[in-house]
Amino acid sequence: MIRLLLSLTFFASLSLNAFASEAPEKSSLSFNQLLRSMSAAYEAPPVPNVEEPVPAIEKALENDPRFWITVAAATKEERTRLLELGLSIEEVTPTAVSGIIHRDSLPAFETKSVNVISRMPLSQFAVSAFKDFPSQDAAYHNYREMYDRLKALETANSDIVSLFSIGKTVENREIWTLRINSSAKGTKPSSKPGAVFQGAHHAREHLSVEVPLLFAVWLLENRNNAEVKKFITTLDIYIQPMINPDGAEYDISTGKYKWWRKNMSVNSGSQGVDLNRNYDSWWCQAGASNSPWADTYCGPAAFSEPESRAVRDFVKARPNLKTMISYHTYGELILYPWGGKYEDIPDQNDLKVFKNIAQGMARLTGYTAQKSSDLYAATGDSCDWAYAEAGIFAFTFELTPKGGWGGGGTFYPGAGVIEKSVRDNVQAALYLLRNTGDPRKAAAE
Ligand code: 0X9
Ligand code: ZN
Repeated sequence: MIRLLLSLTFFASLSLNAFASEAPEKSSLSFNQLLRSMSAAYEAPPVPNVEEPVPAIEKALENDPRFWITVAAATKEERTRLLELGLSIEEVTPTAVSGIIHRDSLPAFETKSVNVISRMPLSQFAVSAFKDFPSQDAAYHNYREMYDRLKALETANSDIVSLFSIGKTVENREIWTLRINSSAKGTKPSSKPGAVFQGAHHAREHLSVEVPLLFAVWLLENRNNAEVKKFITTLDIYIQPMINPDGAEYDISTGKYKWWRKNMSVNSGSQGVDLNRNYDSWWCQAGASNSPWADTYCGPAAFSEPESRAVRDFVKARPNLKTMISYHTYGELILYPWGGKYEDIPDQNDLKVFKNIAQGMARLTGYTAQKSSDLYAATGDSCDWAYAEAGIFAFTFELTPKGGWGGGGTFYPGAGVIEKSVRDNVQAALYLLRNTGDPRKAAAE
């Protein structure tokens, strides 16, 4: 994350303190303590899901004449000029800066033809910056909390863990990847068989972040267990809990869920591309929409989106990858290709591998294993692409709840489902790792 704090303003110090007070304590909990604390939060009396004002901040910045703006700036000279025009620069990315500007300085911006990407009153920005999951779901990790936890895992296990970004999102967030490998760090290639666990292609599917993230916590806490030790020394394991952090943050940005699915690309008149329709697997044919406003919008072209491109480039750079799970919600299903057409994959041996591994993971979770397109055909999905392009045995998990008529299924099942989902899915993920060394052996089962 490129976040340079170039001046200490009231707001910047306030926001950093807010992060600092929470992160270290939460990040040092053990797997069991963490899961218990997450359930305990759920057992607290439920708070109605209403927009919660942040009165102190609102009051402090009431009638404040300043704005939070994001401005295009790609060089240090451009950034210097913006300071001279009265902007206090708080955040820097390769192409833009964000910061605070007094409204009386804004006319000068217009005359000097500065490219303003977005602007809002500081009071509005401050309130949205402090919004988070509704309080009854505070146990779920937002982007910052996910990063803090991944960072803590790296710090505590620096001999075998590295944390790196596979690329930036539309809104310039990093797509974080935790790697576990006893002999290769960072992006250094490995010839060990690789496994990838991905969450949150879809913004509102927040449980799909918790499952891979807490699997990482579990694995590292149990790193001295004989089987885990074997995985760490013989495999190349990647955990990417939030493929779509822009969407996930947007979904909780008002303190009330927005039921958002897509990324945050700006279309003409609407926003977002469905990242699980944007891969180059019969792109935008069945089960995807050409309409930019649709939830299943496939984008203007295959791999038009920085998030799916980041996954593509990550996969293509690593021919050692053998297995993958992309977590979604909901339905309690374990899906294997094809998803884009109704036919079976042509290789009968691989089909057996998919079926047997899916069945093994289904036994451990109580989920149902089936061909993806038996649910519905949808082209452009990540798992079809990973198998077709790279021969990876890639599974889509639809986590809890089960849903169905009267089943009360939603994307927001509450923090109470985290513990069982995580525990069951730790077992399924271990099953996948057992099959990662040589997945095709599973054909014989
Ligand atoms: O539609 C999707 O992308 C996935 N379901 S979700 O409710 N999480 O959106 C399912 C993807 C499974 N793949 C195919 N059926 N192609
Ligand atoms: Zn999904």
